[in-house]
Amino acid sequence: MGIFEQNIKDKAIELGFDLVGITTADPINEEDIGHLRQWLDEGLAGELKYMHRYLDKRIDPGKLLPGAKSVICVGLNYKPPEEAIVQPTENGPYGRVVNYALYDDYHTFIKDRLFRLASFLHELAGKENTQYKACVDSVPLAERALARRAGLGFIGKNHMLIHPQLGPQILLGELLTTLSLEPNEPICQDCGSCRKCIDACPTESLQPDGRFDARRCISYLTAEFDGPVSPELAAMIGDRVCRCEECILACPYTSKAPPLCNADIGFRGERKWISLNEIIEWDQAAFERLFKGTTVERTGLKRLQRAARICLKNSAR
Ligand code: B12
Repeated sequence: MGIFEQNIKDKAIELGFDLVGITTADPINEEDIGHLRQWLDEGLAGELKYMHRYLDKRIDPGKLLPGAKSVICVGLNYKPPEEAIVQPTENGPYGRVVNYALYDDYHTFIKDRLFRLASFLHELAGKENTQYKACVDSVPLAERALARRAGLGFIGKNHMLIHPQLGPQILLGELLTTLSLEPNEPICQDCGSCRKCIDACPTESLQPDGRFDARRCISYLTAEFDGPVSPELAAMIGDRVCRCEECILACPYTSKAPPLCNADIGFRGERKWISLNEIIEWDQAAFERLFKGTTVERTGLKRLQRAARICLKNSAR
């Protein structure tokens, strides 16, 4: 790895990322493209209409930023310190919120730091020689496939990018650049015969043949889907009022992983367990008192209250 690339990586770590790797801006490989197309053609994306748009860009970073030569992939550990989670005290029933939603919105946090990394590239390589595009989640880009190619980890049977030490609780971001940088090698690791995530998925969204049926995923049902939820799936939601992470919590790499050490990203442990009756009574102001500036604000109060009514019904079973 050249000095230039090492300086960029050191800067990314200094900015607060836990993982950084470099790959080319070439399209993702044929297997991944085939898998993505099959997933879309089989309707497994459900109502995620945005996943069908800009497919040419999603599979080819060079179309997202014309002239791009390299992609700097970064990862942020979001495993919360157990002791920082506020356990419910009074009598419930309570709804459970997923770990990554306990922080301030990672889109803003990661993007801010990618912009600062881009300024550093400008200093190193001269403004006139570098164009870039900072990307986090809601961009037509195959983040996991690129992160794997950049050596950040392997793709698990839960479809998560898993780092051997930091586990699957990793949020991803990318800086596309017109600079030509020396790429990293992917790591060769996999899940072997383990299938704990598949067995833990409450709705069989994770299928043994490797397919991911997003239409059955509780994260989709509670945070991205506005249609009617079947009584069968509603019962399986349990107390998961804001998304689900059973496929992550069941992963052996999760228990081994250290909690995050980045103190800059806002975290509130009292966001974990929320009284379902309170959520249903909430107005926008009450909702924002706890979730303003988080990914839950993107989900919105209406969807959270719908999920709370489903969870309340489940608690009475
Ligand atoms: C759509 C989407 C969702 C959908 C669908 C999820 C899914 N698995 O497809 C829903 C709403 C359900 C969802 C849920 C979650 N999401 Co989401 N989501 C995305 C988004 C926008 C696109 C993902 C995508 O392309 N899906 C389509 C499938 C086909 O692609 P894929 O799973 O990424 O797999 C690719 C490769 O890994 C490979 N591949 C995977 N499996 C296989 C199998 C074979 C045989 C082959 C050949 C290839 C292959 O090919 C695919 C093509 O690129 C990305 C952001 C982005 N722009 O990439 C975030 C992202 C994947 N989500 C993320 C997170 C954190 C989550 C949740 C944990 C949040 C939560 N707790 O609710 C859950 C986890 C669910 C899960 N187990 O995947 C992170 C994942 C980080 C990581 N460590 O992997 C991302 C990268 C956002 C980010 N910037 O951090 N999400």
